Amino acid sequence: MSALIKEIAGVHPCFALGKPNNKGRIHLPVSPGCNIACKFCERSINSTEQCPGVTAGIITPREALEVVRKSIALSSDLTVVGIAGPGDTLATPYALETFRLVGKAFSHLLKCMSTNGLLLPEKAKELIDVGIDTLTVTVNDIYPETLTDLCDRIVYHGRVIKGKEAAKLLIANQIKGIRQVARAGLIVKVNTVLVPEINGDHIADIARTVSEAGASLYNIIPLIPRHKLAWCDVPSCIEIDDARSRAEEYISVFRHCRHCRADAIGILGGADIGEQIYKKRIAQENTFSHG
Ligand code: CLF
Ligand code: SF4
Repeated sequence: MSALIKEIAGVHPCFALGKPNNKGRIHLPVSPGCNIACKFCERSINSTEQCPGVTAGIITPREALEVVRKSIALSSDLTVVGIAGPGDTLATPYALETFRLVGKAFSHLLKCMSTNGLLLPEKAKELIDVGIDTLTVTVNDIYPETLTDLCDRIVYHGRVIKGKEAAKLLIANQIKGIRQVARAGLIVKVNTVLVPEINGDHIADIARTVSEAGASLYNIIPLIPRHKLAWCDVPSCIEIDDARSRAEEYISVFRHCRHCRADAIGILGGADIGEQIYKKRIAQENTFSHG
């Protein structure tokens, strides 16, 4: 393990190995749209659910600056500013624009971004230039035959692509993108949504492939059965443990994931101070679904 990864593990809550490090993250929900359609994903604007893709509202890059300022005034344990949706961070320009602003004003915070990776190869340079420190790419399968059961379609350069063609392109771009940014020195984590009925037997292969491409850390997120995968079971503790053990043969595994909302703020597992910061947005009535 490199010295840099060890250092990051001590200060970034989602890169902690072994025990949690009790550091916190500020999520800025600036990315509304998505360019793929995961079958389990139902993005929503509400203030109650605890899961990715959910936020009480969307903010602008300029509003994000104020959110960071208020957050660090409330908690000194926040070390990371992250953008994880509620859509994909590369599908719209707002995430990178926000990081440009936040990076200048709060240079002591690590910049962390999460993406589905479809546009990673073409955005890699921009991302490196903006100074992203840690990147998470969600890779749910490396086999197109089964990825089609997890992802309905992609929208790539204005074209809607479905089926195996879409799955092949998504996987190829994810792996190529991981390779590019890892080579440039970014620390890469890969998330996989574990759906035992679909990708349960592929975890070791995914872990090996992304590790070879340059990822340093792997995180298994158990499925929240909803939308078109409402028929699936919630993965059991044994299934999750077993998947983590298989992955660990190839890559270090993160074990403290909290299924964060896109507007969560605070220490993992602690109080979500995002409720105080974003409260004026909670009154907004709005819903939006994945596109
Ligand atoms: Fe946010 Fe994700 Fe960065 Fe962490 S969350 S963008 S890496 S700062 Fe962390 Fe939350 Fe799990 Fe994500 S606990 S859902 S892994
Ligand atoms: Fe939802 Fe998938 Fe898009 Fe993430 S990448 S916002 S899970 S459709």
